[in-house]
Amino acid sequence: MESVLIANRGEIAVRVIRAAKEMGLRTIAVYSELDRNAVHVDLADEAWNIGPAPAAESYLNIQRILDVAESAGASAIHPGYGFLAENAGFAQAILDAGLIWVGPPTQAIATMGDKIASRVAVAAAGVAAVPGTLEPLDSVDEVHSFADEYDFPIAIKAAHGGGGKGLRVVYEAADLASAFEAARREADAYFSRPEVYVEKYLEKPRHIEAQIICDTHGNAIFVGERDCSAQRRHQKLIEETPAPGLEAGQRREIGEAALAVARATNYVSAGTVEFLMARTGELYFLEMNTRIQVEHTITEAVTGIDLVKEQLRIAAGDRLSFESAEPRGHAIEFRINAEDPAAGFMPNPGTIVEYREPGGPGVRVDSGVLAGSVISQYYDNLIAKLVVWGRDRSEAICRGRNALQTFQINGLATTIPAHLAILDTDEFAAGNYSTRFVEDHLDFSDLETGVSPHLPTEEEEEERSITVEVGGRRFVVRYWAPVMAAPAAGGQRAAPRRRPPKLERRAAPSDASGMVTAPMQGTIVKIHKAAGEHVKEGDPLCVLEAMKMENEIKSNRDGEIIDLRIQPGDTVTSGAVLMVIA
Ligand code: MV4
Repeated sequence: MESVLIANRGEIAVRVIRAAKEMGLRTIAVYSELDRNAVHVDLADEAWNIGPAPAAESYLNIQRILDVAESAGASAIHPGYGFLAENAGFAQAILDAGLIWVGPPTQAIATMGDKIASRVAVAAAGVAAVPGTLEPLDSVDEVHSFADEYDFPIAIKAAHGGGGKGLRVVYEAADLASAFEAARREADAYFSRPEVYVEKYLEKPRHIEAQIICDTHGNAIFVGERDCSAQRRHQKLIEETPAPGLEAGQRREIGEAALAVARATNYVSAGTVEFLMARTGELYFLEMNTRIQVEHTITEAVTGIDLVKEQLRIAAGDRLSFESAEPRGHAIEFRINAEDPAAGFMPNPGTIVEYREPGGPGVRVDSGVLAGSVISQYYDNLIAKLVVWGRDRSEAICRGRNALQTFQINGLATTIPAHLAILDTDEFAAGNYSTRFVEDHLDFSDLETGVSPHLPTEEEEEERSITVEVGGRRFVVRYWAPVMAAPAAGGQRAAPRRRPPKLERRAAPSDASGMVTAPMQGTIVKIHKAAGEHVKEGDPLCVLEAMKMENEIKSNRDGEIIDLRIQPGDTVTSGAVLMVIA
């Protein structure tokens, strides 16, 4: 293997390029027109344009990527995560082109991408999955009979889904029919596959995942587990390892089950087996991810193993470079996203005006940005991953808090204030939190995210600071003053930090005139209603996709849609009128 093309962008592209360089491989980056000046482009030995900004025309453009691989003479392709990382067709096309695929066998990708097939496969391996059906549901009657046997609550899920899309939790029989239809509709909308299945819904479980890695010489190793329960609407926020409070027996059970799944699927490369742990301690297989994950970093921090280099070694036909993984210390990852926690984690695209990463013992930052980078609505809104390691959990938490407080990102709102708020809760400090913890117990609406993504208007103030010395001691004094005159011609002025206003809660999409407006720039992916239809307050009207997140636009009034101004596929600007409700 002489070279590798990284079919991705952002922090994971930087991550893979670094690993490949350490192995002496020639690195080939690809970029969309929007990423022309991105960090990963500069870092690679060479870089190729693969098309316009929309992912469908660039990072998801299989033929274009293969053409570049041929033109660049790439030996191998690493997909990163997201985009085409779990696309069996992409993997097969790479193999058919005579290139090396840095990932699992296509059969394993296909099996684990079908949640029902994955449950059948793990059952055959003797691993307990969450109690549920092993066939797609043909009718709501089958859901009724499942509920009769397992009682409520139950979860209806998309067979070809993941990440919570198409998931409907049902607590009583009266809601079964509508939930079944909604799950099928959503599965069809997101995955073009309407098949759904049903499971017993575990209340407030912990989300524990097992890292495994397998080479082509029969070596398969459990590298440790990660607790990913600190998430919001299926978006992971904080991950940690080891899982707090997990007993040795439970850890052994997780490792053995994960390796059994690996063997049953003839797995090769890095993979993650996800489990739900009930409050009573039972472990159930949930799903398997056939890719390197965002949070692989914390496993690397406690084991010292470079999982991406291992993936490249395996793809080149070499054996794993280690025979066992004994974790040492404790590691935590904080996902720094361009989202505004005070506005419901609304995506917050914009330009990073100032950027300074924390550092010091046990602090790692994986990012793909610099000051001046644009976080756009076309891709996910991950800015950076802050990874801290400590000899024990309390040292890791202390390091995390200090690193978050010194992580300077100006120009757009980020999840940093939310992470600090989570760290300060008793539940997190005690290491005793479930997947419902963030959503059920935390209200971020009063957080001061305080950064203006735009230059303040004249009548507003701007933050300034002055460094003074009093009695021999240095102080940095922050103060707010009326916005200065425009900078000298050609001068640059960083977007000053405006005094953080008490954030007004974002108005519901409709204003007094009944106009339903777009809360942010994005693309209309689904319209639930037609002109002339009557809606009630809270009815979903349409889905606006921005930065790879779907935002359900709901009505805040009863009325009739008298003017529908959008159609699926429309790109709308923030504030655009989508429809009018009389
Ligand atoms: C579950 C579950 C409880 N019981 N399934 C599915 C998608 C994945 N991201 C999380 N999923 C879950 N599936 C059963 N039978 C709990 C989760 C879950 C979760 C569900 C709703 C909201 C947040 C969650 C966070 C982690 C896990």
